[in-house]
Amino acid sequence: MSLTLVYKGPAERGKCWQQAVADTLPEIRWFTWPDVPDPQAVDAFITWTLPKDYQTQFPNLKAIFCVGAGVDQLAPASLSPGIRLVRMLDPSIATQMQSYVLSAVMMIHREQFRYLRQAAQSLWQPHPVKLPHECTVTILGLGTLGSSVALMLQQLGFSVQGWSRSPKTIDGVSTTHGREGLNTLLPNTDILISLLPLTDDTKGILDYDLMSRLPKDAALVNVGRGEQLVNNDLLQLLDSGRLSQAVLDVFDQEPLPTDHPFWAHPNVHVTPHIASVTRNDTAALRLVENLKLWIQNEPMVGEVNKGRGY
Ligand code: NDP
Ligand code: OXD
Repeated sequence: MSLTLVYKGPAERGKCWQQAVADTLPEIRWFTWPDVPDPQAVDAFITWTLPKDYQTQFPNLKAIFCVGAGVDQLAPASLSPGIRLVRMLDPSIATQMQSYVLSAVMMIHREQFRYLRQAAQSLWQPHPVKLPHECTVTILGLGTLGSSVALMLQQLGFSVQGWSRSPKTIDGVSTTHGREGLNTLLPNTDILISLLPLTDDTKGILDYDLMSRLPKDAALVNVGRGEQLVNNDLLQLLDSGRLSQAVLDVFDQEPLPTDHPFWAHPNVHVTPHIASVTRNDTAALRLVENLKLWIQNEPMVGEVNKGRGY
């Protein structure tokens, strides 16, 4: 099978991936968006977002390779049944997510944000230290990323709880599923981490009702998607002293507008969607592997269930 691909994204990544494909699968034709001289021939897009009129412009599209792990921006449910959606499942994405969440959890657990604020006032004021097992971290979403983060934290001695849509078993992690499962987890949570995909069910899930069921002084880490969080509900819970702080890597508007209240809030810690970034070098290998599987008519790695949305 000879394939025609269109790459849409940053030029440096495009060059690296084009080379990797040319080295191993020289029969593949590669176009770089927006220079697509033969749109009828295009079999697949490699992209983060699709052009608006892709259906009419590329009538023979059979697959979309998302350059990232999350696919909500491609509106999976709206893709026609004949188009396969494949997300990027490069192990380095999970490794980076582990280190991001670990740094956020440690900053919260060892009260580093509090000591930074104290240091700004030259205030020498020690606080009691808790051991990891005295800190309960609850992870919403136990997929590729959530489960790797759960295992890492459990191995470091934290008490870890996890929540998913279907039942899951992870050694040393207390798991539950479904909305009712949340009732048991939330009141017993010191740090709540969202590693959920954005779907109709998870949009706005981090709202006042859910977050106010956390104990006083609990903290939030959102690395899932910004639209999962109701921003004003978080601000209200922080300002009233119910929640202690939030580490946010994803936002309903990215880049986060410069006048957004999160930037200046003393208890909100913003990073610019960098918890895990797709690496050009390792992800190139994953792309090539999937193209080979496609050509051999084998299941590809990271194929998304479009109806479910993740
Ligand atoms: P997966 O698809 O592997 O896992 C998703 C998990 O969420 C599954 O455990 C699933 O449950 C659970 N889930 C989905 N819907 C619900 C629901 N309604 N109620 C309860 N649980 C639910 O995704 P990944 O772990 O690979 O990634 C998760 C998300 O992380 C991505 O979708 C993306 O939004 C975000 N992300 C953020 C990055 C960043 O840099 N900030 C980088 C990469 C990803 P079940 O197992 O039962 O299906
Ligand atoms: C994401 C990614 O899904 O960057 O956020 O991969």
